[in-house]
Amino acid sequence: MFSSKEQFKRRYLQRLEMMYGKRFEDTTVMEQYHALGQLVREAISSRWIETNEAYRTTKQKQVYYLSIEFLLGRLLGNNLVNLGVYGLCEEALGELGINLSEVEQCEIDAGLGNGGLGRLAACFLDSLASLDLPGHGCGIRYKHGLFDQKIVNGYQVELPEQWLRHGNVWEVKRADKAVQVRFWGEVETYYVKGRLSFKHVNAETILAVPYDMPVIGYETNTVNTLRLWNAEPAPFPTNRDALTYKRETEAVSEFLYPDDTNDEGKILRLKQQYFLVASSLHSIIRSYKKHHEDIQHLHEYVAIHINDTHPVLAIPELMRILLDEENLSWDEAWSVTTKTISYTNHTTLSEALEKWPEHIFKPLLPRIYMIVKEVNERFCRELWELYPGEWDRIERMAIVSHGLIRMAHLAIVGSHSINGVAKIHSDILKMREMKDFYDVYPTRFNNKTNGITHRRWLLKANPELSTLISESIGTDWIRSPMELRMLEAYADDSSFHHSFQAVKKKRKEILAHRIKQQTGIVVDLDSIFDVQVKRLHAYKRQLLNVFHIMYLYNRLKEDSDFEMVPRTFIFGAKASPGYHYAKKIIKLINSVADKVNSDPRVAPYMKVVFLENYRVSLAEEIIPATDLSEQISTASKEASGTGNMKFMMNGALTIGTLDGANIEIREAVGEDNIITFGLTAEQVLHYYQKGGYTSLDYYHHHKSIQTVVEQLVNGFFPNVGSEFEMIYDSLLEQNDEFFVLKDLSSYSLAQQEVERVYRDQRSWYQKSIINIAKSGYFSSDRTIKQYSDEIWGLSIR
Ligand code: 26Q
Repeated sequence: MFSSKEQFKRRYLQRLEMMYGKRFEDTTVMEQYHALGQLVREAISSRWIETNEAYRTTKQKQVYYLSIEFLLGRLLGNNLVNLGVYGLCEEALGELGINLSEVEQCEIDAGLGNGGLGRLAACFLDSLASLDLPGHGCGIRYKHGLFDQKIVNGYQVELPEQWLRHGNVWEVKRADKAVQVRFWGEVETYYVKGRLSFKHVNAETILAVPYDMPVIGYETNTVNTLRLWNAEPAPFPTNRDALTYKRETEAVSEFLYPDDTNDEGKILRLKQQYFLVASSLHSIIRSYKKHHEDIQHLHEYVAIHINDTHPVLAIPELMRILLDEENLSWDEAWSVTTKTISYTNHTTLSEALEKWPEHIFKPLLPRIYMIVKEVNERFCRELWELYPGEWDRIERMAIVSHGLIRMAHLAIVGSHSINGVAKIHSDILKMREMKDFYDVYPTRFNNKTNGITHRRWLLKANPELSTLISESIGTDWIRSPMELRMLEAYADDSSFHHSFQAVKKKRKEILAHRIKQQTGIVVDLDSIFDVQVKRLHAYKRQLLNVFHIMYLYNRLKEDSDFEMVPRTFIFGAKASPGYHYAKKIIKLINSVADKVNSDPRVAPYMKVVFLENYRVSLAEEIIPATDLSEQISTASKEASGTGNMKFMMNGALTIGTLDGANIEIREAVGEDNIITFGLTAEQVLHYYQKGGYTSLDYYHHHKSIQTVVEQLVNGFFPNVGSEFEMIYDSLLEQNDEFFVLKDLSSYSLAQQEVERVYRDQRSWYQKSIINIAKSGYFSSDRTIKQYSDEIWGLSIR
């Protein structure tokens, strides 16, 4: 890479001056960033070529991870860390008077995802490359990532995100590998040598142009590829008006859709999905055929994984290629397809399962539609054999029904593996949501508990803690995160406690600085940094957190003797633009913040902070500074959660429900080292099935609950009018679907337990350290090894 600081400095200065035609003293930080990025990309290009050559010549099985989202965040710092040259560059640049961390901050996050699902895809790419596994990402090069959020007068305002504003040093356009994708038109059938054949005619063709980004493994020579497709007009004549055609074409990769499951199917989103799938499969098959003879062996050399149902059209698209272009029989094509494709489900919310109306689907994708119908008919016929006469069951399970195509059903029927993302989630899929399918295909269902890359979320995000860990147990944990368990020996070590406390303090200072700069609020470094950062959703229950804050505020106001351990409540959350309820909660958090932060009575005890535009790079600042991690979803609703793992790895304690991966975190750390509360998933599901919960009872029987609920509508918040009526109604008129009132007392008791532990700093640090020590299991390296061994069948090159 760079053999010495001196060599690096020489090359860097030369590059910088050549690129911009001025003396380096005169360059801007942005220019310094671009020069460094280019140098790094060039420096790894030979490894990139060699990795690809090795994959070709050894013919190892490759996995392609198809995802509509890749939430990468910033890449420069991470790439330097993975190349093992971060320290060298930092020092060398320092000697030139350049601050590397400032340079890093010039980079705009690649925010090509909404939240958990997209970030998971990014963590997986890092683990694949770091484990030397032949795995590649396939996605869309959105011109605009997830919207930028501004808070104006307490309300969320969305602005178009512009990550490509200054160009993207990490991408290489591969114009020679562009692919044509066809929409609309009709299908003609005809016979060739007695075989029924199909031709897609009068289609509108657009061009998919790949932009490749290198995925650099940690201290290894492997450089894998993330291929992002850009939609462009095809350079040949169409009968369309040129301007309209250009505009409509480019629209396909223009925007990432915000996660809005209430939104009725938008045709452009379906176009995006097929665009991703058709271009990715074309390039996968093209590369397979270059080096292999027989398409019937595809699944021995290629695994295709679909990240939720968004890329599920990979199933009918692969069928189309095998049938129409490779001339396989239906049965041959189906066998290859199901053996090639595997599927991860990320939600149990049945209303969130994707369904597309046939009347939208059929005209846009006429040949794919025919194939889906045929898959459905054959599947229903099989069901009829298995369950003769059971019309209800067959109707429930059908892929196409009531004018809707159910994408999850297509995914299950067309793949050989279906996994959930935490034990409880996989169990709920098997026993409830997808029970009918589990009965038919019991061996297809499995669990792969999520993980996060400890390289970004500990090594890179928290260098202070990483150094402390390495000084204590050596550096093996970086390659083998399970080695973090050796920290358990330090759980009672007072000198380690001391150092850990200093690290936390340092990180709290950094965050406090950011808070001051962005909001003007000054926070108490000795207070508990109590953090809930994640997408805003009713089921994630930011409202429960807010009600607890209001409850504490009321107590402080009512009782002049009441004391509490000082807390800084920190929130970060984007709401989908059309999700009105979620937006009300944002306004509520900001109203509570105004009230609390301007009241001298409560000032010694609490501050409330809403940090706008929560995203990967902000998470990297917040998580290392956190004392208490809020993971308080209604049990059964959060498939896994991954923020919970990031906080744990950075030594925060979790207050959480028995939901998603919280349950496995509790198993790992032991019940003394996590604070849990609330209904269990079983109880929640029982209430949904059998009834028996009346939110009004809680309202009537608990004075303090009644007070906070009334404060939504009784003028307690100045100048908000009837702003919070919707929240009020959701609790009392719609019977509190997410059990906020039901769980509030138990949550409040759990928070008292948090205080009790925090007052005994020894005990707090002991628990923190055990959390870090047990976090190795939640590295995405473990997750990816399981996918690789149990689903994809990859071997290390
Ligand atoms: C749907 C329709 C229209 C437009 C967008 C969408 C859409 C987009 C994104 C629906 C869902 C998503 C993302 C879902 C997601 O992030 N799920 C989370 O996945 C994590 C990784 O497995 C889990 O840890 C979380 O529990 C789960 O909520």
